[in-house]
Amino acid sequence: RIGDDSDGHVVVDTRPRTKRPPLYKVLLLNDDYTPMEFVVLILEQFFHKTHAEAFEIMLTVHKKGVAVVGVYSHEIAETKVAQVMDFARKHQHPLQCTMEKE
Ligand code: NFA
Repeated sequence: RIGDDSDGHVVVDTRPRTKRPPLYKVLLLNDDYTPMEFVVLILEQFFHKTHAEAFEIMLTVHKKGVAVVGVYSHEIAETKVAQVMDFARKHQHPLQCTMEKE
C-alpha cells in the first residue's frame, strides 16, 4: 500500500502479498418443467454429487428457487455452466444455470 507520512514522504508497503483468485458460485435455478430426475442426473454427472446429495440439492432448488451447487475458479465455473446449459438444451429442458462471484 502506498500513502504519505506526516512529512510528505511516500510510504511503500513491501510485505509479501499472496494473491488468491476470486471464486465463483455456480447456481441452479428452479423452473416448472425440467424433470426432477434430470436435475439429479446433472448434479451427479457434472458436479460429482452422490445420489442422496443430488436429490437433496434438487429439492432445495425446487422448494427455494435456487441453490449453490458448487464453488470454483472462473474458468471451471464457466465450463460447468456451459456443460449444464448444453445438456439441458440437448434434452429440450428449460433448466437455467448461472454463476456469480462469491
Ligand atoms: N420444479 C421442477 C419440477 O417440479 C423440478 C426442478 C428442480 C427443476 C430443480 C429445476 C431445478 N419438475
